[in-house]
Amino acid sequence: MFNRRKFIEKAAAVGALGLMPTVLKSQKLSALVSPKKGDLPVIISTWNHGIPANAKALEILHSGGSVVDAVEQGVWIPEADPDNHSVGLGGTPDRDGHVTLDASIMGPDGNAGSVCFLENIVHPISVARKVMEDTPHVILSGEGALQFALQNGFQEENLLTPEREKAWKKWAEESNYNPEINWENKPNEFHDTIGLLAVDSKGDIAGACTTSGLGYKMRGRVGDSPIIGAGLFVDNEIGAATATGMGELVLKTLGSFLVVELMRNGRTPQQACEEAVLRIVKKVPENKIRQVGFIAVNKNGEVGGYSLQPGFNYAISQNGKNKMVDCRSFY
Ligand code: SD4
Repeated sequence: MFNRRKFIEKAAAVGALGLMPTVLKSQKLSALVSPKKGDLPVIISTWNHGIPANAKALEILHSGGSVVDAVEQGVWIPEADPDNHSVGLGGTPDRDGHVTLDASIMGPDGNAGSVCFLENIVHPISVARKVMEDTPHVILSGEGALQFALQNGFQEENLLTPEREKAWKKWAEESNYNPEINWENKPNEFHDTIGLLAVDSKGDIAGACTTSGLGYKMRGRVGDSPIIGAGLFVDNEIGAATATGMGELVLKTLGSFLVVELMRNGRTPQQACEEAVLRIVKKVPENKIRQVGFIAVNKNGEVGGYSLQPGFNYAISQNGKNKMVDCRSFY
């Protein structure tokens, strides 16, 4: 059984040595990252909406699409789903009633693109991909991101569904902003950010992360999801990680980059996710009352996930099986 005290002691001991675990002293990095046949491709993604997203991503890989096509089109599914209240169309608005979107994407070549505070576009992930592939920049925000999207043929659409508008008006009667743990996963609220990571059969890695962010956030608030290294990070030599939950905690610890760097230093994806959560526990006082979850994959196709609070789950598609995994948590 998982023993929290032992885990903290172990992590503290590793911390005392810096980030270099003893495993690296005797192992060459190449031995840690060479793909094993049979476990690839692998796709993992956050929350229950990960199952249909993974299925789409897998279909893209099987039909000869690239790993970047796979992660982009996988997350199209929750982005276009009006019943999903935390991604794209039908997302919960900010406290002024505007649905504002954050998304990021990274490919195996190390390239990255993102958009933040983007309104009225159903597929922000595809705008992020355009930023990555067709501009010299990494992040476009707000009006500039919208202008760029429209110039590239994206159509404007009202993302605030009547149902979300009604819920927002009800919320606005009291305007009590206090994000609850896993609130997006309540039956009527529906899930959370989707972060989706894929390793194709050649061992090439990509990731995508897309969200309408925290419901009833301040206008202009940007979370972790579009910040490369916070909500998403991919290093094709090592692996990838993505985050969900209260973005402020992930931003303060640059969580996804941390997970990938820990894997670079010899941790398994599971150990790396646990240590990144532990970093939040140590450094961010609100850790007791907020949720954060990380998932990660390495070039071998090994996966891991860990969260602050119980209730986080992720979808894994590997070796012909698609299943949900209930994540272990610190608390
Ligand atoms: C954010 N991490 O904007 C995202 C959204 C999320 O619980 O996962 N909300 O902070």
